[in-house]
Amino acid sequence: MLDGLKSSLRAALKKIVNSSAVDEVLIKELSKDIQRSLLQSDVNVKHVFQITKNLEERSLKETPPPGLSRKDHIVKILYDELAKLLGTEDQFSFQPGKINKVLMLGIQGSGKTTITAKLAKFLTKQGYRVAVIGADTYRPGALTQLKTMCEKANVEVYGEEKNKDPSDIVKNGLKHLEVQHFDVILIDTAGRHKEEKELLDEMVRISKVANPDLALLVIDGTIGQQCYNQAEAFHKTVPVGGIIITKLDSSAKGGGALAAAAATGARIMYIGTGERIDDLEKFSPTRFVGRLLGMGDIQALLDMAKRLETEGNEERLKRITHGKMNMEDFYFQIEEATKAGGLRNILENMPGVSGMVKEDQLEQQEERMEKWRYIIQSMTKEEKSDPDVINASRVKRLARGSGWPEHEVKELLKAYKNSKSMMKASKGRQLQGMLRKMGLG
Ligand SMILES: Nc1nc2c(ncn2[C@@H]2O[C@H](COP(=O)(O)OP(=O)(O)OP(=O)(O)O)[C@@H](O)[C@H]2O)c(=O)[nH]1
Ligand SMILES: [Mg+2]
Repeated sequence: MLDGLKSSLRAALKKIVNSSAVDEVLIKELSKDIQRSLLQSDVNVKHVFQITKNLEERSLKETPPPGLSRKDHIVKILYDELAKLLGTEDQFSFQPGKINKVLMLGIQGSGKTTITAKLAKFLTKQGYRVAVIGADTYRPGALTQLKTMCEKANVEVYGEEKNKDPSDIVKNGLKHLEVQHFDVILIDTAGRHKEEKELLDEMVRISKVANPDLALLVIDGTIGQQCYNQAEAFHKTVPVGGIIITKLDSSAKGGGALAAAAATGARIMYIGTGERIDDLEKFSPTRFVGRLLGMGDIQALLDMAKRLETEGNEERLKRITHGKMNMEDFYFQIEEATKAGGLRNILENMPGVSGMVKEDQLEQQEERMEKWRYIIQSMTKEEKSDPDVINASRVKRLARGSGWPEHEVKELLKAYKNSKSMMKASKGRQLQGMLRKMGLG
């Protein structure tokens, strides 16, 4: 995803990394490079200049925090500034005990119907009772498309094939579904209209009938700067509460995502990364920028390093970085990393564990962490502080005690050993090294 932006940003960073000293000339040059790559990726000019201005000022003025080199610090500033533009992470805040009505907005082909089905499945998995209303009376076969996708999620779809009045369908649908105590009702709307104005008028009418708790704007991530005007037009019609960017799996430039967020003041909440129903990801600004810069979630790691320092964990940190970590340290490390956000990134970057995980195995990995938690809890104090004592019969006992098969216990021990020996091999440069490897490798 976002290949052009990625490679040009990385090329710019490489220059910094390969330079012998950081001075004003170099920072200015970096700033120019960044400007060029952002502009080429359709990021709004105003934002581009804001970002690079802050980058220049902060790089020249700020002293790097202890433990960070000047170069690392500049990378971090760039990262900060890009992430800031995208805002913070946002969650749906559905109210319990009532039906939360969500109106899907977006022009033709932006991916509304697909996203509606994806969200229906996603929210169902989170434990919400979800239903969908199909209110697109323009696209031929729209209702069938919606029903086919939602069937995969076992979600009920209300629709009227013959009715040509979308707000009437919404009214009837809400009435029909109301008695079943759903938590969330998603309303898929039309995108196909001869004129934009007609489409917007229709959204106003539907909005009056539905009185939505949230309007989600669905934007095609491949369309670039046009996003800004589109998003603005919708937002003036029905206030947009959240944005979903679709098709970020293709050659999308991504700058449009930034534009849509800027036009509405709403946050990007989810991204669509493919045509299948499971191709939905929670949007994380830090991860998004991390991906762009190709350095994983640097913020998460910086946070982790800071927490390790400030929470009186010097001893632990010392053990970890000296290759003397015990089982509790190992688990602590993974858990901290998870807390810091971006398990995916951490796992990708953690010695011994990386390589075990492919993107699509993330969920399995999270489940595995749960198992590990139980297994570690079944260990004696001695076993935790010196896992080497865990022989075959202890493995059996741990399996019984935790309720997981023996191979799971062995898997945990293997991951622990790998991580420990790799920490040792790096002679304590690991935490620092991790940052460096990601940012600058
Ligand atoms: N590659 C890719 N294709 C997508 C994604 N989301 C949707 N599509 C495809 O884009 C096309 C349009 O998606 P729809 O969900 O039908 O779009 P829509 O906004 O409902 O379109 P209208 O109902 O005509 O307004 C379909 O062929 C989808 O399969 C995505 O994240 N990645
Ligand atoms: Mg549709």
